[in-house]
Amino acid sequence: MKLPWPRRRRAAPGGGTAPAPGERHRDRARASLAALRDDPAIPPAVRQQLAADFAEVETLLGRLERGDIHIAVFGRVSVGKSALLNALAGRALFEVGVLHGTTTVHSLADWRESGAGKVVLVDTPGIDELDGDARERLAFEVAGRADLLLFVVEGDPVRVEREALARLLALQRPLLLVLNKADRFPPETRARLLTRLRELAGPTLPAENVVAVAALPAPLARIERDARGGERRHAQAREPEIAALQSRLLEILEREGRSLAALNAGLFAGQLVEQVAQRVSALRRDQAARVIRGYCLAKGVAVALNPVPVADLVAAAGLDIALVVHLGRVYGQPLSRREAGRVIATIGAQLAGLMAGLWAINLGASALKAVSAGLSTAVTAGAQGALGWYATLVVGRVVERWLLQGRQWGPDGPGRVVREILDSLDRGSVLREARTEILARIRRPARRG
Ligand SMILES: Nc1nc2c(ncn2[C@@H]2O[C@H](COP(=O)(O)OP(=O)(O)OP(=O)(O)O)[C@@H](O)[C@H]2O)c(=O)[nH]1
Ligand SMILES: [Mg+2]
Repeated sequence: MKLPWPRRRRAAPGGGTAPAPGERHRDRARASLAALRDDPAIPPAVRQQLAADFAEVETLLGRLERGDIHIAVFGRVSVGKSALLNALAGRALFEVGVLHGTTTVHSLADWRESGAGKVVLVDTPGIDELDGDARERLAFEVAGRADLLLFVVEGDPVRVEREALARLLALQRPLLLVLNKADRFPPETRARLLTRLRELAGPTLPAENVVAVAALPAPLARIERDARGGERRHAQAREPEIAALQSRLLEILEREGRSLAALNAGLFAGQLVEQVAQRVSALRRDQAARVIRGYCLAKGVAVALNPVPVADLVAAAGLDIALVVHLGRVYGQPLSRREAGRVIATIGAQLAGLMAGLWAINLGASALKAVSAGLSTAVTAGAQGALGWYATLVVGRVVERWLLQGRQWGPDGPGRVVREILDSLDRGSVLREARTEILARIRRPARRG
């Protein structure tokens, strides 16, 4: 049966042609994909991590331009997925086999072409393959990018099928639930199974989207008698019974036309935007953690080595301001030194009570450092430097939170943020780690001095 490709274009009341809903969808999807592709704010590292997805953006843009529609098939092994696609296409495009796991990679084949684009059929491996984690992932990746899904079962669905169906329905793509091998059931069993499938799919799936077919009915066994009265058995192949699926598919394609591809490209773009945002923030958090650690070490060592108390504090404040400026760059929010100084002053005021004790020790120890010498200096200096490290860590984390909140302290003000950061840190272990790191750096210079 040759299926016509649906075409439509609406005449606007004023005489000109208004864009059909499909075209509006397509324009929107194209715009969001192009924006993703060209966004200069996406760091190269994230582009690299998501290289496959960005390649997919290009593919989807091409598909949208041509108006191509991808129909992908899913289901357990051997339910007849490949056979169903062959029946739709009217030719043997995909391998069909009695062995479980005939189809092992997803593959595409053009079904038909027209001026409006082409329909591409996508075959996938069974969702329940042994060793099948990767294959299952593959199936769902393919599903995420297809325009229309055919979920094939061969009877009352088992648990993996019910779970997979729920996941696919959640993708919000147009879906048809297909009961294959219907030739094996008498009419009343067929009807009962269809009712059961409609119940399982729930109200989000229209009843007409649940259909029964026989993609490759078992051949009929025929007995022929020859002229001499002898019996000869032979198998007579039967035509596929897929009319119900074909007509529903046509209805959907006709009604939605090219908007199907646009709608789904739009959904894909949305998912990718979310993924990019997550990767960017993970990358920034990593970078910020490295930057903060670098400053902690610099401050710790500076405080430990510098014998002049006032210079300790000056060096410390200078480093803190540099840290804030640096973190601003990491989070894509450049700050001047003056602004950074104001942030440090705000945090300093909040920390004052707590840090007063720490700085008192700091000053005392600085004075001590000037008069003592040798390894004992290193030990005192290590403890003192560790406090510098700890203070810088607190400042770094507080500034990070402030930047992530869009340079706002939030409704409860900076005091709350500082308290939360202090509570989140295990001071004992931070100080121990800091001391070890600082002593490792200053032991040699200390011995030389
Ligand atoms: N009776 C009957 N058997 C069918 C029908 N469709 C497919 N089969 C048989 O089911 C078996 C599996 O068919 P495939 O199309 O290879 O199934 P698949 O889902 O692609 O299987 P995998 O690629 O292994 O996951 C084959 O032996 C087919 O002959 C049908 O409508 N009726
Ligand atoms: Mg197959």
